[in-house]
Amino acid sequence: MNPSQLNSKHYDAVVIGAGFAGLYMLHRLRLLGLRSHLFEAGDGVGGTWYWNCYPGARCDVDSMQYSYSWSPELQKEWQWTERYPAQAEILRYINHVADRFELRRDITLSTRVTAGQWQAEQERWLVRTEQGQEVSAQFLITATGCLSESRLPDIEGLDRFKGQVYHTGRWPKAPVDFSGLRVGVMGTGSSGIQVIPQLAKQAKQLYVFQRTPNFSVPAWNGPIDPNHQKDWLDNYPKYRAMARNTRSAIMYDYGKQSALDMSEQERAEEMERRWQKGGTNFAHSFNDTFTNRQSNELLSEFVRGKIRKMVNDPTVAEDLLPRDHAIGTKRICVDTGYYPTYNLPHVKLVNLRQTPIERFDEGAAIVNGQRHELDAMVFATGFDAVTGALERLNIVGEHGKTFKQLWKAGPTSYLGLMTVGFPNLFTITGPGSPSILTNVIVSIEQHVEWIANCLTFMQKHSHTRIDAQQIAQDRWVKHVQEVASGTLFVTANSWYMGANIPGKPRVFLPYIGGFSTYAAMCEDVVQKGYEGFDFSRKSQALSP
Ligand code: NA7
Repeated sequence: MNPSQLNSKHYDAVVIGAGFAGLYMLHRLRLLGLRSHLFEAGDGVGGTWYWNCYPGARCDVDSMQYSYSWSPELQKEWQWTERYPAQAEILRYINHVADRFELRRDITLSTRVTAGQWQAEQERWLVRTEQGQEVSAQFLITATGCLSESRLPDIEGLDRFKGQVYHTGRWPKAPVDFSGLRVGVMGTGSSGIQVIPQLAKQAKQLYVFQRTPNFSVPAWNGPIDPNHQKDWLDNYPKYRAMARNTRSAIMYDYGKQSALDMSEQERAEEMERRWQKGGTNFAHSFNDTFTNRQSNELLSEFVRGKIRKMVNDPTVAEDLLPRDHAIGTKRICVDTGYYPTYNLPHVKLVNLRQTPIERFDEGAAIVNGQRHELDAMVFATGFDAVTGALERLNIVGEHGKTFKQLWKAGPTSYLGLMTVGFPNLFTITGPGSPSILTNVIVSIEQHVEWIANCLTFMQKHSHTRIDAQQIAQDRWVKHVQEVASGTLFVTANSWYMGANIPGKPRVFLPYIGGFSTYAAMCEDVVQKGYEGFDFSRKSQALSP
């Protein structure tokens, strides 16, 4: 996995990030005959699945759906082993893709892009890396991910703490042994809920510092059903097309009725049936889970009932009941043995709802005056989602401003694909696109294909520059917020709303209008001659 050497200082396109988005983009750029290069901060490909290698890390989308659809051969030859793919298996898959399509020769690993500058005269992006390399590119494409900018909370004394400190989103590559240690873990989102049962297997004592309880549904993970795998392998094109035609870009069993239109018994049976199936699909039990508070509350209360049954100590069970948000408005979690972990004698839930961790000292976390002695602390405290990684890139647009400077009141983008003032810069799964509300690989593919088709159009018409129009962007930003405001999502303090980052503006970050609707809108824009975009031509056209 040696980083490839830069073979030029000038490219047609530079891609940032070697996750699912960046790798496919690089592949498509090559097919267009463009001289392209990809920079990746990690020392391997895989993006999210490279960094999040903590014990228990697993995708919550069905294996057969969580893969690329753009190569029939790749699709046929890869065999998954479990219902939900573990991080290591996804990383093997993505490495296989990098090898199979010989992508590595155009990828420089261990190289973080730290700055970008639009050069108006040349109409090119100047890109700088941490190591001081500089390259220029006509097109700059960010594939930096929605959940890649991990964050540690700002707690007094953490820098003095002498124990080991980890973040789930930056887990070390070498295995960590927690045997015999007193371990603290903060964060009970998807990552926390996955890592906690694993830490409990090793640690001598485990303290879970919980601020907000979450709703979690069993994964019922296990070896993949061979008949299910065969059915998908035989019918991939049909199933992929069906998934693309849905709201979440996932073949879910979407509830067709409101909870309120069912009898109590029908409702109970339906929820139980879905619970026994497990997975995120549970959130779609009713067709109005996300829009009707009463309906949502019925589903929420069903899960609370399950938690009460799984946790022996009623006080601990009570502390684990989510009450501050409607189910699904924070990403629903999927677990293996999470709640019963609290029945183990060496696992203690520390409720931070009233009192946060006051401070750390050399050997303990102090809550409400009480010391919790620790040898290691694991933070599963999430990410500066959707905008964090883009803002960190420090890219200066035509107007002399960075995304961070521009987005003080919330991100601005047209279709989540481009931002005014950043010509020839595309953001794969950018803010205001469905991205992480969907099977993100499908959203990635849709963006990559849209961008590739746009570049083909530009080649054909000898356009050298593309810009989003201000009026189109303004309309889109408004539309994104309007659609979100019709749902319960805006009522939760979630990372979708930027609420997990102190000082981050409260706006809904992805587009919740549904994948199929969004994809149709993007296509419509193309049909109308790239409505909302401006093209122009400089003296020298894009190389063929
Ligand atoms: P999440 O879902 O953002 O969860 C982060 C957790 O960390 C959540 O429980 C937070 O509580 C908690 N947290 C964050 N800061 C603090 C402080 N200062 N004190 C106490 N607790 C804190 O991140 P994940 O990595 O679990 O999952 C991210 C996504 O990855 C997930 O949604 C899937 O899509 C995959 P809070 O709720 O803010 O009170």
